[in-house]
Amino acid sequence: MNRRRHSALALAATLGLCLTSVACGESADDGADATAEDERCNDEFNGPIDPSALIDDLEDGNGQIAQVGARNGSWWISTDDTAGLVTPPADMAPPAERILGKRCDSEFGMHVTGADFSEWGAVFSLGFRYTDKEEAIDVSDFDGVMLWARVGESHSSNVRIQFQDSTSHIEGGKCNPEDGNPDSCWDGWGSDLEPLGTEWQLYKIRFDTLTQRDFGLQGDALDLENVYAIDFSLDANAVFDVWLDDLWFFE
Ligand SMILES: [Ca+2]
Ligand SMILES: [Ca+2]
Repeated sequence: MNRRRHSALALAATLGLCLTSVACGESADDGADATAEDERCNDEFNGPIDPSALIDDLEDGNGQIAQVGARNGSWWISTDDTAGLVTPPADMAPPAERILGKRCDSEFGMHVTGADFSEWGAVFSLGFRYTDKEEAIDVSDFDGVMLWARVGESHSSNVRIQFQDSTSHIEGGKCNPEDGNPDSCWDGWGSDLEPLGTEWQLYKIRFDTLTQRDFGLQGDALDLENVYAIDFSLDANAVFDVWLDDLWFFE
């Protein structure tokens, strides 16, 4: 699963990312703030009503996503294999990390830090299904994905969320596994997470607004019936310190 990724082109514009600009920290220190926090921490913002929409809440602390329906995959970190450092280490399922002070009712999230990769950077991925190889799932019942994220103060990278489908994923059988060709793999459908900040924010990403970066095989639209993975792409020559939490599909 050491998937080689290519990110030679500048990151795409921020089309398609709707941001609900609410923060959910642990800083409430008076009654008014506490009331505001209660509102931000309500069920609507922190998890799906439909249990089949849960992708992962990380609360079991391990690197496997929530086992829902056909979904049995795991989190994974890949890098360009240059001399950078990443924590947790690449090429294994990373454990979740305890959130000091919690985020609403959430006690665990995914936390990746690193720096100094010099070719294309690193990618933090969530594979939906695995048998003896990576498999696709059908997400056509849903309109998109919601998640919480924040970054650390030293963070200097873009974070592109992208979806790998039958066009861009090597197991789709259409794209060229070799980098640098007009039909190369891994040109997933995505958008930058923006704006990023050190407070937790809720991001709502609609499938019908995502674009490819135009370095590999191009499709007409994200193939909703064959989606393999969600990637969070991190830039080369940058410092990254990213938290992710509570990912779910929405209709
Ligand atoms: Ca959590
Ligand atoms: Ca888990």
